[in-house]
Amino acid sequence: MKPKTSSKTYSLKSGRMSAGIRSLKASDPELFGYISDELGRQRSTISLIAAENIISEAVLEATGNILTNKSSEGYPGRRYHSGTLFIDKIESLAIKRAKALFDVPHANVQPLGGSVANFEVYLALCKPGDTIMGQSLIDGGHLSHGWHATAAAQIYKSAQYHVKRNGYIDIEEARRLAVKNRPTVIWIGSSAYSRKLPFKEFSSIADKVGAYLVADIAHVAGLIAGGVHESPVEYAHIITTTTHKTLRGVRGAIIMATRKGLGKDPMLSKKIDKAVFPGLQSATHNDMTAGIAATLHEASKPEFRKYARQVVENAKTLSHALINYGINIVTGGTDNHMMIMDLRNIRPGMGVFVEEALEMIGITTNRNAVPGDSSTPFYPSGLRLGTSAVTARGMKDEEMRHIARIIRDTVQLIRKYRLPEEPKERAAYLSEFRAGVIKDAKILNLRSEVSLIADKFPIYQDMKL
Ligand code: DSN
Repeated sequence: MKPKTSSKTYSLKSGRMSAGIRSLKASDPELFGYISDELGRQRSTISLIAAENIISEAVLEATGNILTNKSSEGYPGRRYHSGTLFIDKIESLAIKRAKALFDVPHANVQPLGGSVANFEVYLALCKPGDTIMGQSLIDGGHLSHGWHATAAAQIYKSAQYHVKRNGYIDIEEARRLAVKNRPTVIWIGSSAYSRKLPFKEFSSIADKVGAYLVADIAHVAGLIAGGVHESPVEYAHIITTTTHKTLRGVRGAIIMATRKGLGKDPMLSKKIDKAVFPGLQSATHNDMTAGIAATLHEASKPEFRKYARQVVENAKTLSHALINYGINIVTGGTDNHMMIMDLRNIRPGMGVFVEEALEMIGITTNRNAVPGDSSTPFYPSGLRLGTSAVTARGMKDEEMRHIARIIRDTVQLIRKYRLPEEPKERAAYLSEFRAGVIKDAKILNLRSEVSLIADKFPIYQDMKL
């Protein structure tokens, strides 16, 4: 097949209803209705969820198509099913683009998600009973980095490092824990951390104890690709990432071996590939692979660098505006796309009230623990915000300041609510809270303001569902 190139790089403006969706409308109106409703929700609300983005029409087209018909276990050129000529080309293209974008000698684009990719790293590097070390979930780390409730923590011993009172990663604690526990794998990378990741410092810790340093760049991959966040490629042995956060692509994941990694262990690429297939997965999800290829193509364009710069600028503007309204932000600001509001100055456990009130007015966010939180992970005292999706819609400083004012007004409206001490009373109290707040005329006014902003930045404008 002759490759075609297109001048169109990123568009949210000209979506259309695909043949597949037209058939679905006729054959399964109930399911079609839910998809249609979800499009309506995405159009009319504003996502400040740091893990979300709005993908282009091109990436949408690369995903969710006839590629899903094909079975293809194994790797390009070494498959366990016939008929994979084009699937091999697609996977090889995705691999080539990942290697070029992140400057690594090896990439595996088959992992079905970020947590799966990270588990595959353990399979590649650890024996049961080995020690793994990562940033604690309540300090902004990710579940898959050794949190006690996960499968990995049942199989491996887990040591967790934390952030200091000022919200920055406690590098000295990580060093002490590494020397004491001699982990096989050390993670650097977070889900709720707004500052530059200390790749260099963690590389010296890992090298000192002979551990593999794995950088999980799921949140900041797009910022690295766009040149506004330092790359861990010099420091880590392995890099994992999802492809749907700041990278602005389809949901999927990639595991990469760096030159440093291959220097430590020349078998690293093989170990990774064997851990993915046949270790944990079998047949590939080929439409997802095509979506990853399309995502990486867009992320290599000069326009993507502008996007990444604007994501960070928007996050800085939003956090400064919130701070000026008296809202505390963990670490006092941000270097990346996200920030964590610390609501303890109102009272602990406020995250759920603010999250729910903002959802009522059409802004989606997620409640989050803050460093030293005395409340529980389900009812934490903070709220995580991110600017990847609003930036993809074209919003800039003016909208960030407007959104900050709307958040301030919403927080003011619900300050009187208090999470009951008694866990059994919480569900009923929250029901009363919802019933009370939804009727407040000020909430309705804020909802209208949010709708006006969302309407000004339309998505998939001509898509008719
Ligand atoms: N890693 C989780 C998050 O940051 O929200 C899920 O993608």
